[in-house]
Amino acid sequence: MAAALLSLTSLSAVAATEMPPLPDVTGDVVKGDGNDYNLKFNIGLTQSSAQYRGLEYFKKIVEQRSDDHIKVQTFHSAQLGDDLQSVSALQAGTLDMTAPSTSPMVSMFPQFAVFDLPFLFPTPEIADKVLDGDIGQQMLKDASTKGLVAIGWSENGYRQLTNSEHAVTSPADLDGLKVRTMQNPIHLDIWRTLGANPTPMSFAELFTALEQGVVDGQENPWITIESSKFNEVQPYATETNHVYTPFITLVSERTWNRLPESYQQLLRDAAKQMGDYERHVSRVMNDQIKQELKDDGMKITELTPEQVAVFQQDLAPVYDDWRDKIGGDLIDRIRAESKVDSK
Ligand code: KDG
Repeated sequence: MAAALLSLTSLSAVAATEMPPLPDVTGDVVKGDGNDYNLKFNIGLTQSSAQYRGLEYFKKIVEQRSDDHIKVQTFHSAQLGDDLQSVSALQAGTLDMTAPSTSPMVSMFPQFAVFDLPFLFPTPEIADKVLDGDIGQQMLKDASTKGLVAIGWSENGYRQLTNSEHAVTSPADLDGLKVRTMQNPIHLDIWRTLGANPTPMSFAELFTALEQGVVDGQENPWITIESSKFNEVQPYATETNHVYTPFITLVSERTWNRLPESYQQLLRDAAKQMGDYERHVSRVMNDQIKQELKDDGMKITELTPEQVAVFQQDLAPVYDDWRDKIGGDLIDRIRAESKVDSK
């Protein structure tokens, strides 16, 4: 028990100390309508996540620039519900803000499925260009409906496979492996196509399902693997970088309509700054945490470019399956960004 406690505190202590410091708040105090507002902001990841660090910065900006007329109450680890429960709570007006992954929301916003296509974003910089560019900004406008107001993007990140059974260096090693996926049809298609046995499940249930062997494996970014302590129940990992997942920052339309325009703009500015900072934290921490997981005994397989190419080839049919449903034009526009960058 003492050893387990020691490893727990040392893990989170290490992660916490290495987190880039919260930047200072820039920009003047924003004049409101004299009323005070309390915003509840809930996320699914833990306090040790880059996402929660971003949330702390959002809180600092909004409270300081509203001269404390807006208070932001932050909740983590799905305290007020998982991604889909939080989105429903925003629509019902019982929660003010959340930042889910786009993947579980594909049934509500089909165009988000483009983010679930494998190997679509060769670099995080290209993901930034797409999300901060016309495509991403139009998606925020399109997602500002159904009781929601979408005001920004941040980073969940590149996903890595972990499992409890054996090292995975090729799709053949996935034969029959029970892999948990997000509640998303493309992720199910990806792992089925690779020969695994995928199961959709809420993130909030994942650790217990891994611990009890309900599933053999899962896939998430290194920082989530560590901050959610999956490495304690998953000895093997493979650096697949198979999908880049963004988070989308959402406000309840009911909350939004109560705010004066000056405070609406303040939330938009703060969401942009939170997203930029959170991406920075996620990228600074990524390699460091992979090393910490190795040091802690995780057996991490780094695939050669040839081995990655085998996964890419085997997953080409996923593009054929989903091109028409997602829209070939959107996929081609995003791919074009990669080409522009590679010139
Ligand atoms: O709220 C947490 C989820 O947004 C996020 O972690 C989703 O990557 C995810 C997963 O695997 O469910």
